[in-house]
Amino acid sequence: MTLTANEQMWSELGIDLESHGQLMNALGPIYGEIYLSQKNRPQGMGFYDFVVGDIHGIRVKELREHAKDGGKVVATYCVFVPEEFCWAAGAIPVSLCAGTQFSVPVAEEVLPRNTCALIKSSYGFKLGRLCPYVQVSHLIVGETTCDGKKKMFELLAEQQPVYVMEVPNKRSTAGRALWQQEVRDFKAKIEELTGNEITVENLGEAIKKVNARRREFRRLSALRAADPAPISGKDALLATQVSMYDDVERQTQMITALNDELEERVKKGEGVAPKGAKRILISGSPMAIPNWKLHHIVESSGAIIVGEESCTGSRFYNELIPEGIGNLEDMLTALADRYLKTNCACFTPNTERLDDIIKMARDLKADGIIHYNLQFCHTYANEAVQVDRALAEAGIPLLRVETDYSDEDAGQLKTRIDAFLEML
Ligand code: BJ8
Repeated sequence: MTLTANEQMWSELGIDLESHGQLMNALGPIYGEIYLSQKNRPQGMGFYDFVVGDIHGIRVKELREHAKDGGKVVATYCVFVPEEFCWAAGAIPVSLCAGTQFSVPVAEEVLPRNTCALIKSSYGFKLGRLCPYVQVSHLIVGETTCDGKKKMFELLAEQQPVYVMEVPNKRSTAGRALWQQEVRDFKAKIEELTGNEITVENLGEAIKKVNARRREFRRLSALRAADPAPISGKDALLATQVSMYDDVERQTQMITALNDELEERVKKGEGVAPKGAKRILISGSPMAIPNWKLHHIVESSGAIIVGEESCTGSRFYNELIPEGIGNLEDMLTALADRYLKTNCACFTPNTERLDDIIKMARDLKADGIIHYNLQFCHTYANEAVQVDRALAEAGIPLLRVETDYSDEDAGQLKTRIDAFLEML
């Protein structure tokens, strides 16, 4: 059998070609149905169609070229991990978060079934040898944000080098001190991995690059406040998902071009859904690629998603790191403080997240909020009680959904979402 160039590359990376082929064959039709069927999409989404069309090809090739030249690839699972250190030291960070049911069954042979789909899918990608991004990485960086992930990283470490950052549970003085030290230790780890020193200059450059991408995402978020919305929630989500593993400068360029186009649309009053369509803010667990399930159901029901209060949304781009600081110690302190502002449900208390949700709902003129919870994610599920109360007080309608990556509950979800939209 003659292998294609991509298959040759995957085989060299130790990928199980047969299972991987099934995964790739499944993705194409799903993408066609969910994405390509949308009407009046911005032209700027053409780039993202191209990326998904070759999702395990061209970017992996770039990472391999980088590795062949002696560069390092650092895989991460969480927005707490400061990507700036990687860029500063000449390494490439890639986000590995996994969003497909395809890799879940293989993980369930080892992990308890009542584990969140994100953890099972991530572990299944490694166990099933399904993900070339995992294979091409020199280091996997985990964190202690939730118990399931923490234990999964111990298992992953049996197969590949893993480094775990300790995220505090509280933003107290002691919690902050711990995190400040963790960030400094991670910097040292990246320096050791790459053999390159992180300096005021290269870190300053990296901070500017990542901030530039964050600014464009903030601009994109603001554009979504228009009625009619100039872009679907599905497309905005996809742009965020891809940005988490693509080159930072290329993404800034792509999102800038997309935003310029959307700005024109807003000026002309053009949109992807009729003016007055019900506007929904999603809040909760992250949606790793190719998890487009909830967005697809909501937008197929005639509503439009105008924002994501999540780590594949506002928590990825909201906070900037101050630029122009002239000494390394102060830079590290500012950087660590920025990441500590990530309003993850792993913190207690996490009231800042409640404020964020309400602010986003008002800024984006959302008619209602859907709280999205991955099944068995206890931190978000329990925090949803407080989200419920805060939104009731603010007079913002809320629907709480708990789901996983399978399609089994799609019909039931649609019925609940239709009823919610009806009620708005
Ligand atoms: S900063 S949200 S990316 S930890 S894996 S906590 S869904 S049970 S992903 Fe997250 Fe970082 Fe927080 Fe954001 Fe729950 Fe699943 Fe755990 Fe999860």
